[in-house]
Amino acid sequence: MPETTQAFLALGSNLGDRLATLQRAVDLLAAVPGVEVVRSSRVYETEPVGPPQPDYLNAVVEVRTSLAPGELLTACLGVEDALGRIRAERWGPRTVDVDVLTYGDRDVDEPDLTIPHPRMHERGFVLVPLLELTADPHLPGGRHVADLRLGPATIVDVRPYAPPLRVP
Ligand code: GSY
Repeated sequence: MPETTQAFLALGSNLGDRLATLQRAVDLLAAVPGVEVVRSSRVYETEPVGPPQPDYLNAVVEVRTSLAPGELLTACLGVEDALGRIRAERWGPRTVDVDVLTYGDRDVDEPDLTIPHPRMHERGFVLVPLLELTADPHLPGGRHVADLRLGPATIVDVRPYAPPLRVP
């Protein structure tokens, strides 16, 4: 069996049938050769960060993968494309977003890929579901959750919405 690495992926959707889209994203990820979806956090409804737009549904999934970081990113972009994502406004609404948050303890700094995700520790919509799955995630700059100033502002407007997404 090839060596595998634990990675965490963030899922978000704020257009169309958001919950069905997140579930479909999990199903498509699980169908990628070299990706095993291990478990999902609960699904949260969250206030948008960025310009005014509909509320998001967000979740985080844990995967084990034999893919390299760049290949995992390509798989995530493939899922976004399969679900009809159109890359328009950078901070604008989207059918689906699939981001690589962490890849083992690796730091990756490539033109199109930075791991750990550089803003993950500032976003309640990432941290709240991620901390359901791991107590001490690999954060940017070697930070630990205990180092973060997690005030009410970080977790406000992150509301439980649905149970964990089904893992095929
Ligand atoms: O970064 C992913 C897309 N996105 C989100 C999101 O997933 N959730 C919330 N609450 N706000 C967001 N703004 C952007 S852009």
